[in-house]
Amino acid sequence: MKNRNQTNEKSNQLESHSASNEETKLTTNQGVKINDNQNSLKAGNRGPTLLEDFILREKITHFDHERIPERIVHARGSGAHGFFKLNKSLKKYTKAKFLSEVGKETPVFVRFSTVAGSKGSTDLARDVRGFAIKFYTEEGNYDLVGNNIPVFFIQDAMKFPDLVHAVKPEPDNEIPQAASAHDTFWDFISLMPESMHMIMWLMSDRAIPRSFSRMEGFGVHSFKFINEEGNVHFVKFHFKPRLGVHSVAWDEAQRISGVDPDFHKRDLWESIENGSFPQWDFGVQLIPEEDEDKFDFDLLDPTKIIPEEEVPVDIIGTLTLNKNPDNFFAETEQVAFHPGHLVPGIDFSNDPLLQGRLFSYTDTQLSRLGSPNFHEIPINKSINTVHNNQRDGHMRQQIVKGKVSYEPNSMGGGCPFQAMISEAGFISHQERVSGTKIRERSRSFVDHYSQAKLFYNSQSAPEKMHLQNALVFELSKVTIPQIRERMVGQLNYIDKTLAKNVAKKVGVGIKELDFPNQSLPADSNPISLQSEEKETYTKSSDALSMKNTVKNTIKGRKIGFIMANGVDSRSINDLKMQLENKGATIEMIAPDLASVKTNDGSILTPKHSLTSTASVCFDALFIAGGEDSTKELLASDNGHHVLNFINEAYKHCKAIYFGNGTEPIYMKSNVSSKKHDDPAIITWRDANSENNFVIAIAKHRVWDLEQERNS
Ligand code: HDE
Repeated sequence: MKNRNQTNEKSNQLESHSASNEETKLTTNQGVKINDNQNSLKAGNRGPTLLEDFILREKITHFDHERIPERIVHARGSGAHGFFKLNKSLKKYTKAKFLSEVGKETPVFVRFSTVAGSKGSTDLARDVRGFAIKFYTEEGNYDLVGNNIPVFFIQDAMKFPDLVHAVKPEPDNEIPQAASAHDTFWDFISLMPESMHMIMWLMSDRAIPRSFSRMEGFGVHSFKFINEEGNVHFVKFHFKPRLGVHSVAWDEAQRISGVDPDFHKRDLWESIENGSFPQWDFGVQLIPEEDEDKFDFDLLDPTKIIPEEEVPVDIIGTLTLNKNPDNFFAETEQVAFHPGHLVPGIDFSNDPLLQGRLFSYTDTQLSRLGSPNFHEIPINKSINTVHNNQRDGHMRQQIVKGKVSYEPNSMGGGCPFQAMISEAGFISHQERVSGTKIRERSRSFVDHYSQAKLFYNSQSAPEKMHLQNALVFELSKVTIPQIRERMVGQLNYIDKTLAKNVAKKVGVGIKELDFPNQSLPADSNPISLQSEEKETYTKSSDALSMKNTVKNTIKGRKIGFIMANGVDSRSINDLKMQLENKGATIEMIAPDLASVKTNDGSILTPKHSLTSTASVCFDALFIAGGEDSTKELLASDNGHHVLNFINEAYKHCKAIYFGNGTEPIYMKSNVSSKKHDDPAIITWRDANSENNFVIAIAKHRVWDLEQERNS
């Protein structure tokens, strides 16, 4: 396939120095062969080490400088190569070639990230996820640097350092790591009405995804498409995961952070290694330029979505991730994204947050990657050749011949020439701009609560409960009662019941807010703008609830088979085959890592022991059949681990299948004490049990039964 080849070419560049050949000999960085990599050069074998040992000094100096500054935000990331295939032409709207020719495949590199934590923090922090894509198009690199949440905390770039300082660990004691549950974050947020819509998303389970492959991606800002005739459409970008949008429970997230802090990174890596390639449908919302003002919010305001009921998402292509990086540092760490890396046919809007980003990304690469030549690092290189008169700088790779580094010139034959208009150079959209130079927020940005309500109204009952619990968790960690009170005051403008329930749990009353909002013109405080009509805002949007994204698939699900010696071989093999054929991954869990002998004498090798993993690492459990196996699983050393596994999976609303002969385990677990009809608990008694297990796994979780399961 052309694009995969292109993708591979890209990573082949990186392989050129790999040491796979047996003949390869160890050398210094200058290419001198080394014949002792065990001992430093000393004056006598018990004497002091000599300064002249250039081999030792080179090795240690390189090591001393192995770390580069981590990203100030989005430090923790995971990346993968893949390709984007266009299924529907957008030629009518944009002249970008990679969006014009149906069937065209464009290589991509994607980096997912958390925002607040350090590089070594956990994947399961409650946080926004970065969703950044570099398209290596034939017209140059196009970067779509988005998130898994379609709105942002703030409306103007001026507030970004404040936001990040507030959420990062507090500067006196560097606590807490990768968490928003602390005083400074909520102090800031409770004073920022414009953050309320984002806060609804952040407190929802969207902020604790099951995997990267089950997250949506959004460009967030409105961008512009420009076609050959120069006509403009505003565009919002969407990625919809083929597996549906799914999350874990907060209790699970906290457990996973201990049991497997690399849970998302590992899931991405393993699904690609297993050939179960993550895929997203890529879609656009298109708004003709003349309709810019037809919405009851401003298209330039990054705290607003365009509800899909108002402008449907038109699916135009597929994003597939099919190759893991060969080297984390060289690729995932050194990749440098920038919302200003555009190709002809795509342009910015005047969104004031986006405008600020245009400055920030190159600036940050200079300190992070250390040189203006970061575009020469293989992962950042465009697939078409770069020609210009930029020269020199730290770590320059390109060797440009000749004397000429200026334009116009005659000595270099005039090269490189400017592209002719007909040769598809980048032409900025010719927008008429006039206005008074002023530091002010537009009045059209003033409504901060309607879409927060829209999001909250659109959630299913369990989603609302999770959101409420998240607010209670976070605000309970806030030590200053006035901050908790102010935040509850904000929630009261979104949903009175939500505010009341949170207030009760965090020990404060509900008061009217009376602080000025400094970001808005004095006469347009959003709190005073809470009209009757806005307070009773009852719109909802189906696209905003994860419940409506469930797909009928178990692809990518991880299912734990719990078993011990004497386990029924046939039931394991049959179910395993059935689940694997449908794209799920099976991992065997036994009391310890020793091989397990089945009832027909065959040998199974467990991947985990009962104590080296936990049910939170799996989407569903099969307690494999067999009376001997059951006996061993309930033996004194193992019993409470097995029951813990099952009870936890039960609490987290997962599908559990009890095989033939496991009744004693079933009876001892919490599952047996419940009387209700639970479609995700399958037992030896059920007809069609394997099929029902598959159906239950495909539904992700039975969140609707959460209260019942936990009562
Ligand atoms: Fe970023 N952001 N950002 N951001 N952002 C960075 O660039 C910044 C914003 C996003 O995997 C930094 O190379 C400012 C919105 C992603 O490498 C930095 C503002 C959205 C990534 C930066 C924003 C994003 C970054 C840090 C407000 C969603 C990770 C390291 C004006 C649409 C990309 C780096 C990767 C990274 C600045 C707001 C997404 C400092 C100033 C809104 C996915 O340049």
